[in-house]
Amino acid sequence: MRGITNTSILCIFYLLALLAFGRSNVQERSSNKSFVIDYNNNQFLKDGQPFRYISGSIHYFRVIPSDWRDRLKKMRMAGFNALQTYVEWSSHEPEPGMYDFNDILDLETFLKTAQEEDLVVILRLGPFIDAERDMGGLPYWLLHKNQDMRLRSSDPSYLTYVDEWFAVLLPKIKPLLYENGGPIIMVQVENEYGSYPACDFAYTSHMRNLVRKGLGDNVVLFTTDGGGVGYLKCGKIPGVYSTVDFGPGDITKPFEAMRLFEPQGPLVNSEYYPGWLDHWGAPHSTRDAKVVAKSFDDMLAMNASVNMYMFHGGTSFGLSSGSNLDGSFQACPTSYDYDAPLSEAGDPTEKYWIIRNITKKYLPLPSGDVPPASPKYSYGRAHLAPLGSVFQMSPLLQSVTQKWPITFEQLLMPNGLVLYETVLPFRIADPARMSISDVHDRGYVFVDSQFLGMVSREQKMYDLAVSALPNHTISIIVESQGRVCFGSEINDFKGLTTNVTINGYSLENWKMVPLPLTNMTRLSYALHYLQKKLKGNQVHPERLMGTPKGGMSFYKGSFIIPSNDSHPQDTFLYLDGWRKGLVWVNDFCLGRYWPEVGPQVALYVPRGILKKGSNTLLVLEFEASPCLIPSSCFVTFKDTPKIDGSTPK
Ligand code: 6DJ
Repeated sequence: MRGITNTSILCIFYLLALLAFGRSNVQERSSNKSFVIDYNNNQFLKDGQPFRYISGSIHYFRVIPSDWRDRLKKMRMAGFNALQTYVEWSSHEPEPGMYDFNDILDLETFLKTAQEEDLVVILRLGPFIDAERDMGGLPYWLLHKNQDMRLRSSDPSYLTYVDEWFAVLLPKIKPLLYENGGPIIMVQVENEYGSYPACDFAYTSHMRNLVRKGLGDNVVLFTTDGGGVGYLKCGKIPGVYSTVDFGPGDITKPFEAMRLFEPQGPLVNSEYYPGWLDHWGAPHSTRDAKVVAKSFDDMLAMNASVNMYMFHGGTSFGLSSGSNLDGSFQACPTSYDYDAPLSEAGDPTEKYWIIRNITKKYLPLPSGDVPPASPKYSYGRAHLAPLGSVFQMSPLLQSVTQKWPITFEQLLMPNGLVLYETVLPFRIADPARMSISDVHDRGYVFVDSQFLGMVSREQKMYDLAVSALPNHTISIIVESQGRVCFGSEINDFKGLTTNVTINGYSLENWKMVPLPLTNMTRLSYALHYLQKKLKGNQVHPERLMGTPKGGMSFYKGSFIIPSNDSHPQDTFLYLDGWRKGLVWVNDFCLGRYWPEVGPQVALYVPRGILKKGSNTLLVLEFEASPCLIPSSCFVTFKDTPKIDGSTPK
């Protein structure tokens, strides 16, 4: 590329490093299946033939397995020839040494399905992935093992767990490499490491060596970093191919930056953004399809290989979404629509067709028709009834007592809510200032079961005026809104992370009760015993002991899906009149809802979690339900999405 002048020192450095790794200009392979970088001709070679990929990101953990093939097929039918996905450590190892590769985590089946759909695979192993996931895909329990762990560094206490995880993961990946008859042509090491201040080359070399040891010498390894020297300089790993990521706009500068680190070889944009992520309380992000198509076309015209991040964003089901900390704390919603070519529900959008028209200029479109959008259905209202409150459930759960409050991580609590409780031991001024500084992330405060108010990390509001007497019980229910997924503060402990003070005096002797919201088996038990305790009596919302309008309470209901062949269908769940909480359909946690704050108003309900006949609903409402009037105690299933609602001032 032209316009690069003062690059000689960097180039010499990296050429030396590359030579040290003994790479010839074309890495020849003896097996008949090969995928290599042809440095002389700035291209990839697949089985000895020039190859360029047009790839799209789809994360298996954001799409239910019964929809995998449909989404992959639709991507293939847009002319794309490759799939890119992350592997998410935190989902596969939810507790130390406990591994899960089933259902939505059946990575092997996902990759094989991609292969069946004629897509090669670009696999991003992590261990860190960002991706707007809780803690950027790192398991929360690392912070239990060592509170001072330096994540994403050569800290031995971190590397021990990374090594153990990769010892489980890599043997599953190896048979799926292209050279072994599988679909994987390239493997990414770490993720945007150059954006992380640690800049620890001992760590990135360790990761390279670990992957090489587990996957062999032939597979093409690569890194992805922002398209600027400032990112690439800490992201570059000798012997690993550097690529860049950037959205529509200037494509010259980022590729020039890449060329400083890879003077020869194919140009690669590993994350080309057709849209962008959302945050609760901020308008839904969109990007004009024509603008997206323009830079896409320009890059392809340069023979670059491009991955579209995301081709289909899907959904951050359950409590899996992360947060950003960019000046202020901003949590990500449940939808990961990303304004991508396929909508959250997997439907081709206008952008899909515009992108497909560009792709077909460079790669042949497969024959046949693009699968149509799935039908959607308005199942209408589902009525709910109160089940009991968090306060009624808490005596049935295990608790921990300590002098000072401890975090979710110390409690080995992955996510959700923890009830912190103490008794006021002294007289206080009336009113007095209660400070819950560094609450992570949102605290609901009660004095002797009376709701006092909220503290919020998002709004930087940490103080409350409290009027209370000795022996009154102070209860604080703390919600994790998702751990930080990017930047230097990913060691984002949840709960009460510092002492709670009243007029400067620290409150001691805390009882902490984690609520089992991430484990359906444990939650079902707790709900079963709660119902038994309440003897099946219909609970009136006013007596739920949560916030005044029936907040901090569980509600259950059911709805019927017709038995004929055209059902179940995809649908969208609207919680008008509800405020903030979590919702499960047939014991599957759809995710967080917060319609008044938006921009996401409705939750996508994939047909794969529904069944003909009776389906169950469970809602945990934190703030206020519409159920004081029983006839208003319902949610509604409609046939249209709404992720672009208005947001507060
Ligand atoms: O690799 C990252 C993706 O997982 C790159 N990226 C995407 C995804 O998180 S935000 C959206 C982001 N990087 C942070 C850059 C902030 C300007």
